[in-house]
Amino acid sequence: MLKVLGRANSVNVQKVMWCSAELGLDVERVDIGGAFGGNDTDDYLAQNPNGRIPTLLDGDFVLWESNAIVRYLCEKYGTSPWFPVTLENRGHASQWMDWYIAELHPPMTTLFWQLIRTSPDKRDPAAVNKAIESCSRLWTVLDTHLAKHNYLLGDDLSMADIPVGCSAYRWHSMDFPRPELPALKAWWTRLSDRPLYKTHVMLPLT
Ligand SMILES: N[C@@H](CCC(=O)N[C@@H](CS)C(=O)NCC(=O)O)C(=O)O
Repeated sequence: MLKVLGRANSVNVQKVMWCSAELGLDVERVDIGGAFGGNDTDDYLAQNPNGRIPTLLDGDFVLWESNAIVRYLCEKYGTSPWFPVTLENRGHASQWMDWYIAELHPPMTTLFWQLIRTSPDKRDPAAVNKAIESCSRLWTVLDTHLAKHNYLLGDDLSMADIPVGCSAYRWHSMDFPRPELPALKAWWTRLSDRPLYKTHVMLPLT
């Protein structure tokens, strides 16, 4: 059985849990990180020297970095369309997954920490506004793409949708003025209709 080390309310753990569930994999998840701690022990650091979550254990094989884990699971256990068949589609899947981690994740993290993990009196309005501006610009890039496609690679849900899909729940659930992005909203609504997305991603924001 696969083991995932990481608390359920981490967006990076959610990518792995939602992906595994969609692939029909049997996974044991262990609460580590945040209030649970356990990610600074010698044992944990021997598996993941960053002290971050998630970490995947597949038998003796250990893997960290959530997007790498999603790619590995889809390639090893998934079939098309989760793991795209053509090199071109795989290239585009990597493009959106890397775009998320490099471009969108940093301002989304600022927004999340400011609006969810910081009390109103301690928030930094300039940081909030800057993050909203960056996120709005980036989600608009995706909205423009989704105006012509049901999912990131076209007609079918694939590994490309997993990282941005998890982040889209946060974008639509936090309380702040959002720009109207109808294609993005329609795509996110399609994800929200999936029972496994509800179970693994649509959890209380804490
Ligand atoms: N690039 C890493 C980032 C991992 C990361 O920053 N995880 C956060 C949770 S989302 C973490 O470990 N935080 C420390 C903690 O939860 O104690 C990945 O995608 O796996």
